[in-house]
Amino acid sequence: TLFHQKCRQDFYPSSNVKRFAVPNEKIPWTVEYPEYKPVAYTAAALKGKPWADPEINESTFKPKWNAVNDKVNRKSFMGNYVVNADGYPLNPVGRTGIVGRGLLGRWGPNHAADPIVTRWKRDNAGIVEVDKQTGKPVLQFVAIQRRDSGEWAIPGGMIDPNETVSTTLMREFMEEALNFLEMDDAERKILQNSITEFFTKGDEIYKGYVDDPRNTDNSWMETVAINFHDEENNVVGKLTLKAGDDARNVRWMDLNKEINLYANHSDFVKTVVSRRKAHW
Ligand code: RP5
Ligand code: MG
Ligand code: MG
Repeated sequence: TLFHQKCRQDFYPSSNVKRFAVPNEKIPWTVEYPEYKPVAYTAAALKGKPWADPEINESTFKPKWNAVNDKVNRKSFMGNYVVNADGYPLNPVGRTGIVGRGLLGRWGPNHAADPIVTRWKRDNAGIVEVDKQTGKPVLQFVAIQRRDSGEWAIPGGMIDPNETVSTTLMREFMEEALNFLEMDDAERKILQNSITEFFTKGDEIYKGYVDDPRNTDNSWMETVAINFHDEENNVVGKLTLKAGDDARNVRWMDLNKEINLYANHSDFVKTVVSRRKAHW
């Protein structure tokens, strides 16, 4: 069941805006909460950005909610969301203590894609490591450290208008974990040729709402998380990882129950672990 945790933390990310405190039982919109006085916050940096919507009341802005608006997908994986009397879409999970968009560009759902690239942990001789306690092989995934929060995360990113999910998955992985943006054309070609096929065979792990710290009552993250597994460690396993774009660091990270990732990414990697019958 979905629940707001990361998007109810005291302070909104990269700001000194304090969220109105919402107790657990007051999260659902169906529970009356007359004392609720959420704080309004939309980062000034959104204004005029091509990837961001205008303000709701701007006369030129005529979104069709719960629909694909030629290039922008305003449909939610959570079913039809409600639009309130003032014209603002409402977070399908419930209250967050903030109205407005915060740091998010879109009113309503902001669609992302998360590539979970995995391999088995091996020793120098190439033997897969089996955990002594559980007797199960240890899985690793490519984790990046986010520049914004410093937390480790799946190297995901926003789906650009008109982009397919599979394009976003490979693009974000190349940008954040392989520093694609700083490569020259020849290097880019070589890289793309070496991993394009690998990125055609993925397993869907999750599709839906993300408990992202940037969510507000009117804007929220949704994602499609796909697992790409390098069974023999000879595709992505052979490449040198290099952080780029909004990633500060990158590495193969062991998966186990100690892991603590950005938003609710730990839930996503846990699903991969159980599908692959790996150690946790
Ligand atoms: C998360 O934010 C998604 O799961 C995805 O990993 C990420 C996309 O946002 P940016 O990395 O582009 O900030 O909610
Ligand atoms: Mg990115
Ligand atoms: Mg990203």
